[in-house]
Amino acid sequence: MSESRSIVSPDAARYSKKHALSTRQIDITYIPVDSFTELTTQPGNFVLAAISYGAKSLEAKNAKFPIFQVEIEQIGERPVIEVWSSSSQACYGTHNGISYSQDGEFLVGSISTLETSSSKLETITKKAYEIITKFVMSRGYNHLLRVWNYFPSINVEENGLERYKTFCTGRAVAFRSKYIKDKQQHFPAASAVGTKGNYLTICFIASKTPGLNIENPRQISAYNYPPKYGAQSPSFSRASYHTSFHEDRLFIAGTASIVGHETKHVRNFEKQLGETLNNISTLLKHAKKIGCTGFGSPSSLSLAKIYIRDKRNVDFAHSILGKFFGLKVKTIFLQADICRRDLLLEVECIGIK
Ligand code: 3EB
Repeated sequence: MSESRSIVSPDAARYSKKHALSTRQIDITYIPVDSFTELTTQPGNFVLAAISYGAKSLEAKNAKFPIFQVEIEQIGERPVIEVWSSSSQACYGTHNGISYSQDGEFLVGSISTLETSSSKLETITKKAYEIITKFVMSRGYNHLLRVWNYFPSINVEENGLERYKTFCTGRAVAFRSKYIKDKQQHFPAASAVGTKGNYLTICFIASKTPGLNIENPRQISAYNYPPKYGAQSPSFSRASYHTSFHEDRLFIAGTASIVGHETKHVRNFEKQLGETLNNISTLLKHAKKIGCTGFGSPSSLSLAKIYIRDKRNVDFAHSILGKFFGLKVKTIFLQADICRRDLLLEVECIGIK
C-alpha cells in the first residue's frame, strides 16, 4: 500500500518517556449528574473542566472551573457529566471567547460561536481555530492533542457544498497559517459531529510536551483523503498518544466504517459497527507495535463515546460494545449526525494508564 510509509509519524522512533518528564496527570471520567454538586465542593479535587451534554445547561453553583456545554442529547436514563481533572491545582480564565484552564502541562478549553448572516460557517470555523492555535501557542502549550467539533446541520448542503466540507476548509486554512507552518506541529485527534443546536462549539486539550500521532493501517490518513470528500482534506489524525512520568494516555479520534477512504456497508448498522470496531482494534495493534504501551486491547481503554444517528440502534450497539470493551470501559451514547451522510455511527475512545 502506498500509504504505508506515512503510517508511522516520523518521530515515532524518537518519542519516549525521556522526552516527557512532566509529572502532571489528567483524569477524564463520566459521573452521574446527581454526583456533580458533591464534586464541585470536594477539597483536593482539581477539576479542569466539566462537559455537559444536552439542551439543559448544568447548574453548578460555586464551581470555579469552566463548564463546556455541548448541544447533543445523551441516550439513556442516567445522564452523566464528563469531568476532566488534574493532579495539580489549575488556574482558570477566559480569553477571546475561550473558557479555559491550565495546570502547567495541560491547557483545556472551549469556544462557542454563532453563525450570522455575514459570518458563515467557514469564516467562524477559521476564526475559532485561529484564536485557539494562537492562544495555546502564546501560553506555551504548543501541542493540540485532542479536539472535538460540534455544529448544526452538518450534512446539509449550502451553496452547493455540504456544511462538513465547508467546516473542513475553515479548519484547514487556519491550521495552515498559524499552527502547522510555524511550529511544524501535527494535527490533533478529533471528532466532528452534528448537533441540533445553534453553536459551533470546539473543545480541546493541548499540552506543553508533544504527543505522538498514530494513523490506522486500514485507513488512508484523513489529511490525505482524495478531493471528492472536500477540497480541503480533514485536518485530524487517527489517534494521539501522550506520555508523562507517571501516566500514558491515548486519544482515539472519532472512528467510523471507513476502509481506505471509502464508507463501507451503507445502510447496514450492524456491519458498520463491526467495521468500526475492526478499525479500533487495528489501530490499537498498530499503536502497540510502534511503542505505545498499555493499550494493547479494547478492554485496556478507559472511556468510549458512541455517536449514533438513529436512536433505535442503541440497544444493539450497547450489547456489541459491552462485549468488545468489557465491563471496565465507561461508555456513553449520544444521538448525533455523523460527518458523512452514509455513516450511521462513530466511536471515540480514551485510554489512561
Ligand atoms: C472519518 O474517518 C470519519 O473531520 O475532525 C472522524 C473524526 C471523522 C474526525 C473530523 C471526521 C473528523 O473520516 C469522520
